[in-house]
Amino acid sequence: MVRANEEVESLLQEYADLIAISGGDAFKARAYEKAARAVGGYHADVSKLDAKALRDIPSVGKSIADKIAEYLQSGQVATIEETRTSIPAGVRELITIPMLGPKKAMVLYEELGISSVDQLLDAIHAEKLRDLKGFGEKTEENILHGISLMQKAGGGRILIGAAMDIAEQIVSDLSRIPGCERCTYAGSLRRMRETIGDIDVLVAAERSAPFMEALSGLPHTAEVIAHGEKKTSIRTTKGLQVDLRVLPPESWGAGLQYFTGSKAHNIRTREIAVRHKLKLSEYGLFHAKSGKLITSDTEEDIYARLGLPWIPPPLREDRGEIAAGLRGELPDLLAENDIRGDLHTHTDLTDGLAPLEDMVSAAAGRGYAYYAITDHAPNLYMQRMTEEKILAQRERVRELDRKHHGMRLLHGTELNIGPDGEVDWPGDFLEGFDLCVASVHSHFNQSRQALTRRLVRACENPYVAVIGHPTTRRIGKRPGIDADFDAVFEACARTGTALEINAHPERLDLCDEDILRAKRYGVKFAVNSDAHSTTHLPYMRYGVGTAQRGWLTKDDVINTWPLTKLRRFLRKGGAGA
Ligand code: DGT
Ligand code: CA
Ligand code: CA
Ligand code: ZN
Repeated sequence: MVRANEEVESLLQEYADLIAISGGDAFKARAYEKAARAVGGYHADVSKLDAKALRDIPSVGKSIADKIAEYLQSGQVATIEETRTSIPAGVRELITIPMLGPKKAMVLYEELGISSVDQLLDAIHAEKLRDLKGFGEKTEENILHGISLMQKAGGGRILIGAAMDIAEQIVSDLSRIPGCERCTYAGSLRRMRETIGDIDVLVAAERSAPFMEALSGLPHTAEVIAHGEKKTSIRTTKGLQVDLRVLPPESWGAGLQYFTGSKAHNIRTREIAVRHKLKLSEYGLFHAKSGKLITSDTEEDIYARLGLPWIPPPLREDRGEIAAGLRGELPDLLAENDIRGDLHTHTDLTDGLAPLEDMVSAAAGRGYAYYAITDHAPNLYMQRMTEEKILAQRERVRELDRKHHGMRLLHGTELNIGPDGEVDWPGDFLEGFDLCVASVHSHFNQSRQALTRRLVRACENPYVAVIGHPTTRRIGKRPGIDADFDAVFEACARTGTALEINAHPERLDLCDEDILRAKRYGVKFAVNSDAHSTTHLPYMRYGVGTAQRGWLTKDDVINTWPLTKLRRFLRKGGAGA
């Protein structure tokens, strides 16, 4: 049972908020916030770490490490307890609104009793703020703007799927230009982050001009922001910025390492260089004193000279990958070609767009060894699913089984988890399926306790093998449900229920940090496309990228397993299917 990381994370975050609200040092508040995130995303259980190991956590210095140790030993931290008693808890949500400082938040609470964003919106619309000292129409406008920014969640960033499409097009166009020795995308896209601020493209070539000109003239390009010899930036017709850098071929490795980032990871690698009396830059690894070049042409070589194995880009987030690399304990990451099949897909029998036959042949075209069809059960609108319809589908599935290069078909369903955790077919009917995925599709605003109970009950259902899109978030559109996911992860581990990593670029659910947390409980995962059309099957890559960011290996992911082993897992140790 590993709740320690999450407990410490929320404690440190709370302290950061308390410091901000009480008008404390902003720098100090930020330091606690960074430490909170670092602990939450850290791969090891903090309660098992000694004082020295605690300080190895990124962004955790001595003073924070001492507080964590105090908390782990006594269950509380004296300084934080003192600060807490001085400020009401409900005010905390308000200060997360951009443009609303801690002081104003305190006034809103004290004068109008406002302690949530919704209450604040109501008060603004009822024009209650105007009578307050220091507030006016302008303040109202600013606050509304701040709330809309906050609700956009990630303002200005675009989903990885959209960015990838453009980046691959640009890379393929530039690769065809004579003189191009190498070309790839770097930055957050290479690290497979779920949203992308801008696309960074790198070219290795002796002459940069032809590439800079080509980029400015591409069909996607709406506006040239900056045009230079080393770097050109454009804005695409969809408003996305693309930075192109042309590197001398001999400094390819150094440039690729530098522009892949993350910034936090690069700071770490440069620190290591300094410790070795070296200097690392986008041009290469040099002797600090003499300035003599040591190596620059491959990333592998640069990492090797720093005493590190090559670190896969999805791990380069300063979440402990450097320490793990130095110890030779980097995970052997899941790869896309480890995936033997997709366990959550739809057809036009419910809300999918393509008929069963098309989905199956597209899946076979991807080289899968097995493939599950999991159309919705009766509670989800659409074609009013019935037992007759799904049984008729099962017949067709059995006929298609092994017809494509021996690919095995699993007949499943995606159940709806109702408000009380019940699902929409009885056990004796579920027994006939090879696989049941169960997901939440409505009633997102139940209490935390009810939502938790609901998901835990679904895990406890002997026929439910996978929880689909566990938080139900839609990136930039809808936040995840507020359940106690540690309790859910624990239930998954206890009952042998896998958690889905839904690969749809708008979902990516679970996200990387939740995966890291769930893995500590010993949970297994299923990376699924949730395809509603043949063109969605390739979304698998984004799910795999997210799994990699969560440090997952092949063993952690049930749809990399051979079919016999997978079937055993799907039966949850029972006699069933
Ligand atoms: P994004 O574009 O916001 O999704 O995230 P990134 O990581 O692609 O960031 P970006 O485009 O600003 O820069 C690309 C990489 O270049 C970044 O991951 C690390 C490197 N880089 C950029 N600026 C700096 C810097 O000031 N210091 C260091 N160490 N690295 C930088
Ligand atoms: Ca970028
Ligand atoms: Ca950039
Ligand atoms: Zn689905």
